[in-house]
Amino acid sequence: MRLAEGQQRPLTRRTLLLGGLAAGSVLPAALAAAVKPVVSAPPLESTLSKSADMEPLLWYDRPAKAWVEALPIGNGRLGAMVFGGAESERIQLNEATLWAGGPHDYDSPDGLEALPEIRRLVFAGMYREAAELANAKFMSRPLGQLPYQTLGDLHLDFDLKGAATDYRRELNLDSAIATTAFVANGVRHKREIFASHPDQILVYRIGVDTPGGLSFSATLKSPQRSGTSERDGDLILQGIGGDAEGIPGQVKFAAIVRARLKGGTQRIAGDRLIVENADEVTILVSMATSYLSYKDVSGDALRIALEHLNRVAHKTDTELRNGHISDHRRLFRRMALNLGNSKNSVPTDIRIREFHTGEDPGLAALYFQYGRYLLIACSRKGGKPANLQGIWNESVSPPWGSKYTVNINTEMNYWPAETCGLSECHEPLFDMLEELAVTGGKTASVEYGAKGWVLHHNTDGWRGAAPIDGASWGLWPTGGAWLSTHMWQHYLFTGDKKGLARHYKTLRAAAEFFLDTLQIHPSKGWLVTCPSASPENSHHPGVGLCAGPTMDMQILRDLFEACIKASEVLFVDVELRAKLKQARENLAPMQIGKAGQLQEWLDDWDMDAPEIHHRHVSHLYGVFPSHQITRDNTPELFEAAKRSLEIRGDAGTGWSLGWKINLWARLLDGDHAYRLILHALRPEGTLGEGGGVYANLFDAHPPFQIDGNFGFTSGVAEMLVQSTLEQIDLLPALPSVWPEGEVRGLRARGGHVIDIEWSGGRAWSVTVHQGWAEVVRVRYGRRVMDLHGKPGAKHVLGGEWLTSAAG
Ligand code: FUC
Repeated sequence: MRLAEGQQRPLTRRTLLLGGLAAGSVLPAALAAAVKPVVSAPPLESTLSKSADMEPLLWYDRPAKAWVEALPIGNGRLGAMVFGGAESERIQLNEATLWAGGPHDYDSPDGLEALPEIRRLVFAGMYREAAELANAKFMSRPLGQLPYQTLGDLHLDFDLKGAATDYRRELNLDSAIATTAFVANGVRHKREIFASHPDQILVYRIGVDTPGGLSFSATLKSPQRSGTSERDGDLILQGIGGDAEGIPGQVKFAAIVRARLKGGTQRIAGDRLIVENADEVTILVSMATSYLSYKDVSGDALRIALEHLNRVAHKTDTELRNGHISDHRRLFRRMALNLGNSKNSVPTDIRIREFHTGEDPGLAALYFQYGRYLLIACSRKGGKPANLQGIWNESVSPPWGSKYTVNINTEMNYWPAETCGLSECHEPLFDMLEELAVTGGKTASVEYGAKGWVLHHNTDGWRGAAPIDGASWGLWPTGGAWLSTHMWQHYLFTGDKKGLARHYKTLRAAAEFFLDTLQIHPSKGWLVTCPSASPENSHHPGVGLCAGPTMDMQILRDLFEACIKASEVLFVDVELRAKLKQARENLAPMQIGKAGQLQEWLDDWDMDAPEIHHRHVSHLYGVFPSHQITRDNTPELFEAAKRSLEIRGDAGTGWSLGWKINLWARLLDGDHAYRLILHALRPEGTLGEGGGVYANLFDAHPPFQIDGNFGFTSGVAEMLVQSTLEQIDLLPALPSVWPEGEVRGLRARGGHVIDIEWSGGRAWSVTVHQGWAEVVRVRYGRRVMDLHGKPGAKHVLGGEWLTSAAG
């Protein structure tokens, strides 16, 4: 079955393009000669297919057996995993605020007193003793944070009167609808489910082509303390989140199932909703919790869930569906990517197995778009940010608590947000940072006696900010600093000064913490963080604590710079600016070690460290996401960073591979980036070294962790366009396996929107839709051109300039 709806608008090829610049833009005289308007048409050898085969969809010829085969839908707050069972269907349910435990203050009251001695021990090289003291006095109480949990499942048992044939289930990324279709006993069944953002409910439409041919029963089940009841024909599940780490569960939740029938009858018997002989049924699922904020769980879950349901009572199925589709497409259709051949006629699980043959570049484009789809589905304005599993989690005790690990994972979740046209999906992260500035402000004052706020390597629904798990992992103070740089990046893409003014308080307070806590290194004289660690890596066996790891210095350079520039944009804080500039200059510099590598620590320990292939590549933050190391500005550090990445190797967990794609792209080596793509886009478990994807294209750490999905999407974007506010680089790391393609809608800093078409490995048409920044400097190959115009101007580059630039 092929759905008529939800097809992606085919990519249209402009038949004739004017080279050079669009009307309204002015070129510097010196460059004008180089961009004579010439006619540019698709090269004759171009075979780029633009058929309906490019539809962005995942499909399978069997129901999901495992959770990582089920298909995810979500509206930012509600998530569901659809198994697509014909006779027995399972739809696993999540609500973004269902955290175990309740509001909690994690700070250690003994931390501050121990801090000077911990610092002394680190500076004296007595790292083990420092860690012992930190573990005894400085760590979070309790030592762990609390997990994000599942709400439960909706189960449906259908009376099919025969086995299912002609089976197909799919997830259309363009309509955000999951469909299951098959034939049983001569009756054609079709089921569609979506999570509506505008209407805040799940809508599950079940149809048959034979009047009266639909009979089933539905139940709501949960592994939580819970019970079901009936009210006015609705099936209701109510429960309470789990206890964890000795903190009693306090988040109450409610799920309501309401059926709308065409024909047939419905009734509730015990804990079952029973439908008999219907022509068509729409099941509305509403879910809510009592979580109002990290410090308030006094909401009335059932009332909120009922309100969402009652609000849609007057809407027809078609209205619900259309509202959902147009809301989703407004975001999803901002970008399109075509990398050539797409084996859409083959089930997605098989495509994954065969991707390494190189005959299906369309799967990479699909996987790229899947990252965008997932971000739209799990991170919407006004809601909560994407956690380690986005919003999808079937467990009450998930891996790493399905929390927010912020020494790479949460940041990676948001790497594609700006470049891939989903800027507003970034906003839940900023809301969380504003809350963390409060809880982390307390941690800063209680544990460090400092101003500002601090977040270590993890947080949870209760916005814990103290260091957790153990000093080697947790006692790393720059998580909040890193995340805060996202607020500045958001401004660079959007030019939104009002937003910047709102975020500035949080950004500034993040920097102030370090002005108060940076230490002068006793022998080296630089300003350094202490105690800290280079995320999760040991410099000596079992020893991670240290002073001034390279990543911290890079993050603080960016944070201080962001704060300085933001204060200039907003005309505030002249004195603070001067202090930040001075501190920035005195931070420990990046250093090149004896193997020609970029040193991960202040001392040249890298080559003797226990795990030289460690999955974290923290010191390469300077290459990506930062721009501190570039070929043009810091050629020696650029070579050293490359050397470090070569030493680390190509293996890694899901997110580690994702980071390395971005890194090789920034190191301008598209073919090496593609090697990492081959590692990332293969069935989980096949190489025995981590990474890979599951049948539903969820990325595998393993187990499933969503950061790798987002890291991949960001990485492909970086291969096609890189930008600073000063310059946009076109196709900086195009791999030779993608000689032809087209991308529309990539975003660059300055708010510019970029479309590129290429063939034979060379761009033949580029359109720059000018954003908020007044001058756009574009580089392609050997040439650079400044485009001047007003916001909204369209600059079409083609023909001679692109040809001569590619050389
Ligand atoms: C950090 C990583 C792990 C994993 C976890 C959630 O601890 O080192 O690989 O991603 O976060």
